[in-house]
Amino acid sequence: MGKNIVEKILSDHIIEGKPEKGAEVGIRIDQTLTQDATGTMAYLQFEAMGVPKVKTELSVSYIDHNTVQIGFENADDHKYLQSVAAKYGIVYSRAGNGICHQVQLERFGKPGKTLLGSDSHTPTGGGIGMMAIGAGGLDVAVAMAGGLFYITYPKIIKINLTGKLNSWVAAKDVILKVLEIFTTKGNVGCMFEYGGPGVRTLSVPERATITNMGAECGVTTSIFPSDEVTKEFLKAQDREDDWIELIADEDAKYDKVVDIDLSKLIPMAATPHSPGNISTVKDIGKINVDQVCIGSCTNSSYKDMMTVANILKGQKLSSDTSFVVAPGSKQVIENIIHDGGFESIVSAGARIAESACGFCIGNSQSPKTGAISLRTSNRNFFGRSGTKSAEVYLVSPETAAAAVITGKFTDPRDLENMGIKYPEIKMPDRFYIDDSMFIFPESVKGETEIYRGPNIGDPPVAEPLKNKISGIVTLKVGDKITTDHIIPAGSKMKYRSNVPKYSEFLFEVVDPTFYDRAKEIKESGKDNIIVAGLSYGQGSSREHAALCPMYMGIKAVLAKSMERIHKANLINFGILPLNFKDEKDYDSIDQADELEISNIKEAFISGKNIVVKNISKKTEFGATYDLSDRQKEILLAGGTLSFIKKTQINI
Ligand code: MIC
Ligand code: SF4
Repeated sequence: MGKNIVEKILSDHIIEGKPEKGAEVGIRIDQTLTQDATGTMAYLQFEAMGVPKVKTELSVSYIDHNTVQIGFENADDHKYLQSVAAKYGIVYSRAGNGICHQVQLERFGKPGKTLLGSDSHTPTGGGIGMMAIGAGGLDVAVAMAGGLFYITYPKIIKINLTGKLNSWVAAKDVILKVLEIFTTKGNVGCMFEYGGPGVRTLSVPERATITNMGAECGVTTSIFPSDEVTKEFLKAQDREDDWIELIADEDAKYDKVVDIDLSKLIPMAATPHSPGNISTVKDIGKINVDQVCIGSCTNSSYKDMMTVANILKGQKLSSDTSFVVAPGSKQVIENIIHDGGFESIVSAGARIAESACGFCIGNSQSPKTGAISLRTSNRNFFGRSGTKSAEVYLVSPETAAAAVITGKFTDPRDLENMGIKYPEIKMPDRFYIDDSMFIFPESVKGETEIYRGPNIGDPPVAEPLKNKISGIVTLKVGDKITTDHIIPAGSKMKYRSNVPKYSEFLFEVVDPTFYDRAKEIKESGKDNIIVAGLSYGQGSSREHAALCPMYMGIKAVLAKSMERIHKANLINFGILPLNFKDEKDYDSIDQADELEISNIKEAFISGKNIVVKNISKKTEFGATYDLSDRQKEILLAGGTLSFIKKTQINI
C-alpha cells in the first residue's frame, strides 16, 4: 500500500513504538531550534543533562523574541545563549538576523527531515516539506542530547487543494479558511498534509504561512510536499543539494480528506479574540482602523514584503492610522532593498521595526486604548497586544496594506477601483545571501566559559507526584484558556530566566489576585488545583505556563480537554493533567472548593479512573487521564529531568 508524506517521514524516524493510530511513538530528531524566550530554560536544562555536545545533525539558537533590551535582562540572556552555543556545538543566530522560523526556512530547513523547536510555530518548516514540530524547551533539550521525542501516532488529514488563488487573495486566507473548517479545538493528535493540484500554484513562503498557522488549529504539525517549487526555492537559497522530492504515493490513504478550491476563496479575517473567529473582510464592513502591523513569522517573507511594497508604491499612510512593518529577517530586508520594495514601504509612512517578534508578542507597538488593530500575525488572544481594550484582527498582507491606504477595513479587491493593480510577485532566482550574523560553532576557538549574568537563575526542580493531592481550586476558568492567559509574554517576558519573579504574573490577565491567593494556599501546606473547560493551554509552547505553576505549588489541572504541547509541559514539570470523565461535573465545582484526588498510584497501575472528592460540596466524581506508561513514570519521578537522572536513560 502506498504511503502519504507523513507516513514516509515517520517510518524513517520512528525508533520506539508501533505506527498505530493513537499509540505513543518515539521519533529521532534531526534538527532543533530554540528562541531566546524559551531557550534560556531549555539550555539550563540541557546543561543539567551533562552531555558534552549536541547530538543532532543541526541545532540553532535564535535571538528574536526578547530584543527590546530595557534593563540588563535580555542582554544577559543573549550572552548566556551565545556562550552555551559555542560550548555545545550549536549555531547561534544573533539578534537582528531575524525571526527563527523565517530564518530556519531560508537557511537550514530540509525536506524529509524532522525539526523540533521550542516554539509553537516551528511547523512553519512544513512549507519546505519538513516534519517540523513545536514543543516545550525541556523536550527540545532532550532531543539535543540525543533523546527521542514522543508523539501520538497521528490521524492524518489531507487538505486537498484545487484551483488557484485569485488576485488579492492570499495564503493567509487559505489558512483562515482552514481555521474556519477545523476551528482551534478538537484537533489534538492530528497532522495536516496538503496535496492536490493547487499545491504547485503556491510558493514556499505561501506554504509556510499556511503550515505556520496550523498551530492555531492545535494539530501536531502541517506539511506540504517537496516538489519543483521547493527545489527552486532551495536553489535560490544556494541550497539545491538539500532538496529531495517528497510526494505522497498515488494510492496513499488518509483518515480524512477535506477539499479546498483556492479559486473560490475571498479575503478573510480572524476577529477578536481568537484566530478561530473567522469572518470575511466584506462582512466586517468599513470600520476605522487605528493601527496596522505587518510582519511576524506568519507573514514577513520577501513575497509578503514585496506585495505590500508594490501595493503601497506612491501611496501615503491614512492620517488616523499608525503603521509598523517588521520584515522577517535580515535576508528579507537586504533583498527588498535590492529590489526597491523597502523604499516604497518607508515612503508610504511605515515605522520600520527590527526583524524580530516585537508587536506580535506585545513586546512593542501596543495599540491605543480601544484601538482596532489589523495584524498579519497569527494570534489575537485577549490582551496579547499589551492593550487589554484593543480589538485585534488577523488579516493577509494585502488586506493590511489596503487599510494603510484607506484607514478603514477594506477588501483589498476594492483597491482596483482606486487604480491600484494587483502586484504579481516573482520569487528571485537567487536571493542575496549573507550568513555573517550566524556564529557557527566551528568558528569558535578554544575553551568557552558559560556566561551567567544576574538574570540567569537555576530552574526549579519538580517534586515526585504524591499519591494524594489535597487542596483548593485556586482558579476555575472557562474554555480556550491560552498560555497567554496563563502567563503573559510581552513586557513580562524579560523574566523568563527568573522563575520566582515571572511567577508573580501567573493568570494576571484573567485574575490579578491569583498569585497572592496561590501563594497563601501553598504556604498553608495545601495544594493548588486549576479547573478548566475545553482546550486548556492553547497557543504557545512556553513551558513557563507549567514551570511557574509548578513553582507556585499547583499539583493538578482538571480540564474538559487539553492541548498537546501544554499537556506535555505539565507532565515534564510533574503536574498531573486530568480530564473530567463526565464534562457535566465541571459545573458542580466552584472556585475555592476543597478537592481531594487520592489513590493516584493505584489508579495508574490498575488503569482505572481517578476519584475526585469535592469536600466542600460533599460530592465525588471520576477523572480520566490519557497518559502513556512513560508519562506516568515521569510524573512519579517528579518530571522529566528527575526521570532522566533516575532511570539514567542513555540519551
Ligand atoms: C508565541 O507566539 O506565543 C511565542 C511567544 O512565540 C511562543 C513561545 C514563547 O512563549 O516563548 C510560542 O509560540 O511557542
Ligand atoms: Fe514570534 Fe509571533 Fe512568531 Fe511567536 S508567533 S514566533 S512571537 S513572530
